[in-house]
Amino acid sequence: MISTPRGLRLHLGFFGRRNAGKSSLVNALAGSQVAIVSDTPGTTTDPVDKAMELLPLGPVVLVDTAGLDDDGELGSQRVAASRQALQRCDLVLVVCAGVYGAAEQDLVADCQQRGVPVVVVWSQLDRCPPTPAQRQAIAPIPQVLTSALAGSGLDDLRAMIIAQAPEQALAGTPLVGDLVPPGALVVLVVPIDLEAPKGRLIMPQVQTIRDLLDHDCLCLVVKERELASALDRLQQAPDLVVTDSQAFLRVAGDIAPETPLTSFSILFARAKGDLATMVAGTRAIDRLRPGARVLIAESCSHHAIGDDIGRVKIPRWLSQYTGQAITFDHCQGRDFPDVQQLATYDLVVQCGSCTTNRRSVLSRIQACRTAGVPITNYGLCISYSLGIFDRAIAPFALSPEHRQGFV
Ligand SMILES: Nc1nc2c(ncn2[C@@H]2O[C@H](COP(=O)(O)OP(=O)(O)OP(=O)(O)O)[C@@H](O)[C@H]2O)c(=O)[nH]1
Ligand SMILES: [Mg+2]
Repeated sequence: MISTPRGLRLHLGFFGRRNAGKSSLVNALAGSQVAIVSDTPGTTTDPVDKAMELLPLGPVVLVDTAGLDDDGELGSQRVAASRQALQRCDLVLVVCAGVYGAAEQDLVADCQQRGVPVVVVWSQLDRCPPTPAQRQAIAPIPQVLTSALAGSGLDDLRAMIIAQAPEQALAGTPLVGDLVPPGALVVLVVPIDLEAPKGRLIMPQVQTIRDLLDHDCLCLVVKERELASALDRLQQAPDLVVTDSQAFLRVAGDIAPETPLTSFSILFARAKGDLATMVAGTRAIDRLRPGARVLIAESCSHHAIGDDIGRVKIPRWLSQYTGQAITFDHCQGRDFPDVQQLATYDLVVQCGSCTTNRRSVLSRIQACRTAGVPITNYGLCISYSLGIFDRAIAPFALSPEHRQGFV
């Protein structure tokens, strides 16, 4: 897989005093020994950049730095290098092992002046937790409690990173235009059914058309009934077909087996959420047992009518595929269970989220990770239930591990 250029990655800087536990936190988030850890103060000398996928956020660079309180001739050079590393950080994590003093205050003031968001990470909680007074004293600053040694608080840290990351860093990937070369022909299959709003197309369709135009692509929009006749008139097969998930089977039958196919809501799983995590979550469908509880989460509050996709079709297809008696719950709009309630579910199926921003979807994904519940989305769930999942995710540059659902 081609990796994301560093310039497009969110840079997370770990700053603090010597021995605060910066490198230990970097290692814990990276899941590997990226940086040397020791009880000798001043172990990290030069800033260390580690590019990685921090799911569900996506590609990031973790920037580990030398202690801010380093002294002596060499020490002050290290502090200068850390200060210089600060310039490339989109979000600064101020790591404090029970101490928050002038060094931290200076750093936070510097960041605030430049508009860089800051999170105070109280580290080594098992050894030196902050007092309530210490926490109160810096109250407006977002804080998390962690112990790299015990592995605790890391989910809270991920959630905090998502909550505080600058909007621009969460912009995500293009919807569709990067999946095909400029000039490509993309066919969009758009059923006009009872749920279609009068006189217009729905948001995912409009956004996909716009993104294709932005990427200099050709775009042919048809209803599923006219698809075969439209293809007959083309001189060559389309480079990609994007369908409404509900028409997956019919469309798959009408196009050549080698024509790449996906759905609007799978495009949105990537652009608005995190495709790798949701692909892994989809594979949990095979682990649903009798009595399993599935939560269907719809981010907009459209009025359900007829064969509503979330209320009727997904429950029907999932039940048919698994052959299990499943209990379905629904939530709409901004409503979403807390982590404790989430943990009572076996699967969450999130809508394409065309009406919400990426941050809110990432927060939901993170909450599911914390609760240990797999999360998928409408298009992924439907394609899996209908037996065309592998085909539907083939157009995306997922690594073989992510394709198989190992996240
Ligand atoms: N008990 C406990 N010890 C920790 C924890 N995190 C780190 N340590 C220990 O604290 C010491 C310093 O950890 P590092 O991660 O090297 O700290 P650092 O901030 O990178 O230090 P410098 O590179 O010297 O600036 C090591 O002995 C770690 O094993 C923790 O959560 N709990
Ligand atoms: Mg270090």
